Amino acid sequence: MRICLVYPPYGSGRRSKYFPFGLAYVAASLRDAGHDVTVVDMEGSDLSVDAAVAQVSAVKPGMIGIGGMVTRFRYARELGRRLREALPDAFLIAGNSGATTLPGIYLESCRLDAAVRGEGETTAVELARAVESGGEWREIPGLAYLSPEGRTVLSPEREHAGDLDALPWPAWDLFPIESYIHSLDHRGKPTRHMEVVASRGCPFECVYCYRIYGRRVRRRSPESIVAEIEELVRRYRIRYTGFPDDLFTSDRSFVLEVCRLMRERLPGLRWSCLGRVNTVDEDLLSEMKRSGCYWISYGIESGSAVMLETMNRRVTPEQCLNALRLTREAGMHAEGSFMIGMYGETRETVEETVEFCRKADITAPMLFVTPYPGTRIFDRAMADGRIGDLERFLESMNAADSLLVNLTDMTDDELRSLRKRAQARTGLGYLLRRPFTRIPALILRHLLLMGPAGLARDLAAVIGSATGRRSKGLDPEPRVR
Ligand code: B12
Ligand code: SF4
Repeated sequence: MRICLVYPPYGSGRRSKYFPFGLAYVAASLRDAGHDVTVVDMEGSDLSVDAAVAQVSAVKPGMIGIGGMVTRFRYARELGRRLREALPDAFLIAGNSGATTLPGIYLESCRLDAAVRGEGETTAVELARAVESGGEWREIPGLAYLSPEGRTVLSPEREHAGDLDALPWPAWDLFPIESYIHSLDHRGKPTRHMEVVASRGCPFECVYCYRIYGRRVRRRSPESIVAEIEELVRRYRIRYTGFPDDLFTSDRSFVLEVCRLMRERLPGLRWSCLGRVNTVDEDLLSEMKRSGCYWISYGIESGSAVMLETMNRRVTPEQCLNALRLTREAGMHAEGSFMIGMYGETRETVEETVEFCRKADITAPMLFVTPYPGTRIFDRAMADGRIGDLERFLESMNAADSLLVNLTDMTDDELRSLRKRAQARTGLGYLLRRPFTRIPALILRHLLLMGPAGLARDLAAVIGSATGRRSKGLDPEPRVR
């Protein structure tokens, strides 16, 4: 069957430049199952909705799948409606975090036949087989659909994929891959970059986090991971890779084996990963460094012990400081992410975060806490009426650089100005602690990453924040891609 997968953007003119692994895994599985798969990538190819609908229509697909996380809802909805009109006979589905956590809204708003909940590879393949043969599909696990009365019906739960090595590698070739591979490394130098998903799942339960992959951590074998990176080097000449996994560093022997294979088979290749602060130590970090790791981003989130407790992070500010220090001492760049506006946040707790950044000598985007669907704070914010109209809330989703829902006891204006000043103070403090190296590096990086207009915008934001005037904050996604 001809199947067309569509990747919606998350805002006009805004690009995450991050390869959509979920859709690429689903595409690869469908292709392996014998289907003729096309991808229309609105973000990677910079397509308008009109252009995307025209491209999908030209394929004349029997099935269409819309991807993208919940932050892309606006475009998913527009696409779904337009595709339903243009291709009324095509079977229309959507997957990823929105379709998983709020299937009813997706089914109705995007005019879907079915929403795919959770991991999509096997569900999409089974569904395509049933649709192609005209068979019954409603009992396939991992789906949601509307009953004739308009009620959302869930089919049985889909089990998580047991053996990740058995999944085909992402179908990079179906995407405009060059637009994802061209990137800048952390120092602003142009490079060729593509990441690899090494594991799925996380046993922790941070209250702001949505975990599509369940509590059990499933890892690919180090051999399969390194073989995939070798293939990326061979096919696309990448020089830089990384692991977006939630808990890459949590299993010591696994990380050490990946490092050993990287050293032996991919000398000179640099890589980065996300880390959890209580899972690293000196020896592990030094092995990571030896095998080419030069950048680790930790989810720190707050410098306040009370806030970390509220978030159920199960780490302390001291552990965070220690991980950042050890990472730097091992010769790598350490970065952290922070959020402001959790239930119980006050001026004092924000001040503790600013102080933490000073002690850690770190600057990082401070995003607003946003209750994403599927998280505990989403349930709580729904229950206490802070979210209101759900569809409007989804429409307004962004990269958490503007305040969507205020979970604190402060007024919106207070919270916004608190965040603006905290961001400006940590940013300026960081630059001024080593002005002669850090300011030129920042200017160069922004120039390369966003061009002169982007540089001017961000400089204005920094100056605006420092002087108390308007500020849109720094780029919400400063991870260099
Ligand atoms: C890398 C990453 C990013 C990258 C970009 C991701 C992208 N392509 O846009 C960056 C750093 C830019 C980013 C930004 C943000 N991210 Co992010 N990110 C991730 C991360 C770590 C990995 C995503 C990934 O590649 N997973 C691997 C693939 C294989 O899994 P998957 O995408 O879920 O796909 C599977 C299923 O969803 C399904 N599926 C997916 N698409 C489709 C399509 C069809 C048709 C079908 C049938 C099935 C299907 O099948 C796939 C295979 O099983 C996840 C955490 C995680 N572990 O997933 C968070 C995560 C997705 N991000 C999240 C958030 C909140 C954000 C931000 C809003 C953060 C912020 N505060 O600014 C921004 C949003 C910006 C934006 N562009 O929209 C949340 C989403 C929460 C939610 N309820 O949606 C997550 C889950 C983190 C978390 N644990 O809370 N992110
Ligand atoms: S924030 Fe990280 S550690 Fe916490 S539940 Fe999510 S993936 Fe796990």
